Amino acid sequence: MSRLVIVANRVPDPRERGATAGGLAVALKDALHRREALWFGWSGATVAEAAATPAEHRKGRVTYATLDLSEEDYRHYYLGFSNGALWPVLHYRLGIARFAREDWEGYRRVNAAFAAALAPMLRPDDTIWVHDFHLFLLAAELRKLGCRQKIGFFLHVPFPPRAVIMGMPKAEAILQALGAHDAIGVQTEDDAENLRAALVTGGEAEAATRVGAFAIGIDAAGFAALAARRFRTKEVDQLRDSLAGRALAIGVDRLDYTKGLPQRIAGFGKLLQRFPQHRSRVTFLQVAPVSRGDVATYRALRRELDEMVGRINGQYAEPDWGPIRYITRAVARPTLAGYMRLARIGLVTPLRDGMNLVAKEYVAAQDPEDPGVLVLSRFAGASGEMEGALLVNPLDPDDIAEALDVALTMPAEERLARWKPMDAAIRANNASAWCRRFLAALEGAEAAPEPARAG
Ligand code: ADQ
Repeated sequence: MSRLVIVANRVPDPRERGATAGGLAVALKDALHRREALWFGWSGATVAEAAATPAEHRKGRVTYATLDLSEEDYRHYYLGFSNGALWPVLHYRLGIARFAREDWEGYRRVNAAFAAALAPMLRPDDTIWVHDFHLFLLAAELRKLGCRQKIGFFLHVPFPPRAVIMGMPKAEAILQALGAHDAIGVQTEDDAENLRAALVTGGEAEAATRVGAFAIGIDAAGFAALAARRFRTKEVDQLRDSLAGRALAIGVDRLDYTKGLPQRIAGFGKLLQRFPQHRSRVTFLQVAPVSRGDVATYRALRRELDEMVGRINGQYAEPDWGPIRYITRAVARPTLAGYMRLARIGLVTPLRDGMNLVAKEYVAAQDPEDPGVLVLSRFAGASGEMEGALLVNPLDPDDIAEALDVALTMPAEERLARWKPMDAAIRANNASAWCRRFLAALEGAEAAPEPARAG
């Protein structure tokens, strides 16, 4: 089997063990075990002057090759164009996106530098799989350097309607660069339709035929076993004891404005206001480690949440009960798995989300004899597969409050009947199935586009 080359903004540190590995490392684990692989991307380090050749580490059959970023590239490529412009636009938030020509130039520069560093490492029969919006231009840069290998692209975040994306400066250049791929994967059929329409508008009608939906999965069996194992540990016992028999609702997210956190907390406040019978009967635990703390929008969100949580707790707390427990530190995945199993409700209400793995993890973590209820945003990609969830509009705190009331009073038989098909779905479309489906599409694709398109 040919070598698999993974290119992603971040490369996991092979010296870290599985429990701390990021979502992509978990999703690709199977594929990386089955064949020789090279994983190429940013080291996560920022330095005054970045070297042009990557540092390499080997572990088993996988070579990890990383580049550092200069401070300037970090500012323009990563904070500026990737997080300040692309992230909001792709999540339908054109109005809060920040554009600067220097950011775009930095984005182009880093995509080109990554391609220049990767090209000499490639073998003619490699299969190359590029991940996510940080690297939209990479394949086109590789083609300019004469690379003829199969190159696939997977977008982990949503793709917005054509009018939104076309409102973004440099959208045409990005769409044109996408045309350099042999297969383009997105999470849902809606994303696929949006991307196809944009490609047609951007003059890349032929590339539109290479777009497909590949919903990402989790290692469902592995996560279920982890949650069951972790259920009887000191951390989970402490949480269980502290609840004193009250129901637990849990939210687990990066602290990000796409995750709908203020609306979710307002929804929980509405539950306590409109359904007083639940006061003192339910505790909401929100784990939201700070991410991208050096972007101003994220700092503002943090202040807003601090204030909201304080206000609701002040209003409804009793001497022996606090409604909301809010943790902005990271919590280890195994512990989170145990917490999820303990929670009667998984509250997952992003305003937009490519997929949302937490929704799937919550389902996987449940006790098959006595599962909890998933309250899920209809705007998370996962909503298409999670038939048994209570779907809500995440912008509407009253809708969230009503769903919480339904979940808290739902009979055990209904909880079970809703959970079973969701559990079956995440087990069938697990991480390795996702990987296999995308790679089959890529490796079965027609030959790469002519180099003539590069220029
Ligand atoms: P994210 O936006 O990061 O991913 P998500 O899909 O929920 O969102 O994945 C987050 C992962 O990090 C999950 O595995 C979760 O358990 C873990 N995590 C979150 N909060 C944590 C915490 N407090 N402590 C420890 N771990 C935590 C992007 C897209 C998603 C898409 C994924 C995968 O935005 O829509 O589902 O990629 O394609």
